[in-house]
Amino acid sequence: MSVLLDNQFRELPPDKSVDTKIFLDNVSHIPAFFDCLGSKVFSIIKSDINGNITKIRAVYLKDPAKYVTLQDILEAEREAHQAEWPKVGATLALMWLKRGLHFIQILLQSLADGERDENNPNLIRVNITKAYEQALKRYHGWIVQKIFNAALLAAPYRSNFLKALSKGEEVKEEECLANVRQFLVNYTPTVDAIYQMYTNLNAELDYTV
Ligand code: EIS
Repeated sequence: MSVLLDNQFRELPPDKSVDTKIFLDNVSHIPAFFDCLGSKVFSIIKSDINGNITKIRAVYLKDPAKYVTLQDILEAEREAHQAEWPKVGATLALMWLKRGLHFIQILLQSLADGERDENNPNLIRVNITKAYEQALKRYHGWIVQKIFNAALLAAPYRSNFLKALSKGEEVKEEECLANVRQFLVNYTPTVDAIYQMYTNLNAELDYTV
């Protein structure tokens, strides 16, 4: 069984609200995935994502009945922080987390679509670069872009990456990609819904780090 399919996201309800507890349970499995990628550069990314999740969970646990959906959290923080919002609290943490989730979405979709560098078929640099340019690059100044370049060089081979997605088991490439496609069925709409929520609430910021 694929590590992705073990953590299948739920189908969204018709109003496209994202249940906070289920979302936190789902994303909490992502950081551990970085451990099987080897290089130290991934620990920077792992701790950033971990920090986001910890921050959102801390807010949720203060009052689970009040923060049933992610939108409940954003609206409560908007009320509580006024002018400081949205660059504050779980609103800020989720703003960044969703960009990492978007990166993963584009990377997996690109692999599922069979996009590859014909001259280097066992590299995934074209897929990673595409995801980076679409999801993250515009928010990064040159120092963080250099970290990206280091991560790109340290990126696993395609075969090892697919193996890591399959919990280290040797599965056929087609079987693994079928799992990826299945995972994306609910994952993509969830990421889209979070982006839509940031647009609707006018909570998106475009500063660079
Ligand atoms: C935010 O970080 C914090 O997250 C947020 C708050 O402190 C806020 C203040 O402005 O800053 O500086 C961080 C930024 N986070 C901003 C950068 C960290 C290093 C990023 C290096 C970029 C590398 C890109 C990816 C390379 C990937 C290679 C993949 C090989 C397979 C299945 C792979 C999944 C990879 C997923 C990558 C996600 C990257 C997410 C980076 C997010 C980012 O840019 S707060 O903290 O509010 O919680 O306190």
